Amino acid sequence: MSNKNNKHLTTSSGAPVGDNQHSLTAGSRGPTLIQDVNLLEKLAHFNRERIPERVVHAKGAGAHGYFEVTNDVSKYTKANFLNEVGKKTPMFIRFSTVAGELGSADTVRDPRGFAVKFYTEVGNYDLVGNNTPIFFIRDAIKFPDFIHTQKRDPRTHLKDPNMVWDFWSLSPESLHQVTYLHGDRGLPATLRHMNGYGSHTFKWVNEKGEVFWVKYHFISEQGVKALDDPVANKLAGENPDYHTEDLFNAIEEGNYPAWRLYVQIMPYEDAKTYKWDPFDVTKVWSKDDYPRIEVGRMVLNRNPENYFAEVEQAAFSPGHFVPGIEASPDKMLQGRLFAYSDAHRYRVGANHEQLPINRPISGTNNYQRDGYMRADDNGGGSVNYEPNSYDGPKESEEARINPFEVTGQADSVNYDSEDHYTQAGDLYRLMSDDEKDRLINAVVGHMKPVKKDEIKLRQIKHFYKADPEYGRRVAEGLGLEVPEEQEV
Ligand code: HDD
Repeated sequence: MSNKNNKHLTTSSGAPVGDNQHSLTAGSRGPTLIQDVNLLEKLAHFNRERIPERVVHAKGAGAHGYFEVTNDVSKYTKANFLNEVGKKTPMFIRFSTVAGELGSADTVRDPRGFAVKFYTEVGNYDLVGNNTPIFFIRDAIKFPDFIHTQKRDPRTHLKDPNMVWDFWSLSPESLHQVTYLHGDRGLPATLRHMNGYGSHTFKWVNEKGEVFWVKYHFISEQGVKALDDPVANKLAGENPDYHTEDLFNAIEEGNYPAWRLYVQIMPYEDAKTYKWDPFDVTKVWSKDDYPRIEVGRMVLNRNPENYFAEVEQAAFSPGHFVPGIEASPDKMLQGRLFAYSDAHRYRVGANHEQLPINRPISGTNNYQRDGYMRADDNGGGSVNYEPNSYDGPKESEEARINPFEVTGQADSVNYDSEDHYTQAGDLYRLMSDDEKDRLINAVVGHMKPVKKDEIKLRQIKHFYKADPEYGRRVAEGLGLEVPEEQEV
């Protein structure tokens, strides 16, 4: 009668169930008896099947795989999983759209989440990035407002281009990412045909305690491909799970998608003088200044067995570092260090790290105890405080943070540079004529329903400053004049 062999139906307390097709009733017509504990348990558990969806990045698809080091980068970082060519580390990835709800269509114009969890020998390292190297804003304090504009209008409960373009036009630091988003990269053909980026600048520390600034680029071996708007719109109606299905099928068929991981490395001192603030997440570093260095290869070779257990309960955090990798002062990253684990405590629970998908293969050893849904032995009878005289777990010298200097006055201030135009313009000028056409179409199509001309004109000025042709073409598409002061 063991329930391990899966032959016998049981209640959640393990007792065998006698009848799972008919409620227990008084006579054949009922009423139903409250004594039917199997029925009560079944209905009650069903009512609790949903956990809150992620407030952003709700719709996603995940896969397991491995990461293999292909190039020795140990002179830049002591991170254990990168310390030997050929070393393989198991990993899990979750791809997602940002703004839509859990059941929303895959083929919408939106950045794509690219969240990677490396199960290293010294704890989980999470790289929670997007398929774009930059972001719309550069200070976490603006994130809830920004996301409100991407979600639904409080009254109509509709997506509303008014609030989107109002916010963007009043937050010109978004221009670079807005250009990225409305170009081909905003509508990937599949999840396999896009690159991934760590987005922020991170700190790498080597064995000697030397420090480097680093940016991560995952380059797709499948190539980068986009969908046309009309095809994407059609797919959104016919198969809203198109990307999810494509990823699952590719892996199921043994057609394993792979990415090469590269880094850009900036010497510590360069950050003081580089032409762009290297901690401003709305900017990229030129590849001429900091060429890409190969690190390894990520291969996705196993589908999840259970979507809820592995994908829905996956909990990534930009604060999950391992020795050799640390935070940078990027203000967005700093806010994210708090936000993610806080989201998981609310969404999944205080003990979310104990779930199989989140559990480090290296094990955990600390003095945290108790809490809802503690699923392990809770430390058994071992000592639960420190310092102690009972051989409890000890700190590791090599895990100490690399000390760094901080200077300046505490204040709420902006980044130094208000140049939001050069890099956005460079991106525009890099695009082929065809892609420029598609970009202008996408921007014009998205801006057309905006009711206030004031918002449209304010945004056109930004496009114009990035590149006069860009501004003029959007203005023409909207049937508006380029504001006079921009006609240099
Ligand atoms: Fe975020 C989820 C990526 C800024 C707050 N974010 C989330 C996911 C990705 C990103 C890929 C989904 C993870 C998964 O698959 O489970 N987010 C980014 C990037 C950002 C960024 C690349 C900027 C460069 N995010 C950002 C900021 C905040 C958040 C500034 C808040 C201060 N993000 C969240 C969150 C989410 C999240 C609310 C929703 C649910 C979750 O974390 O697990 O905490």
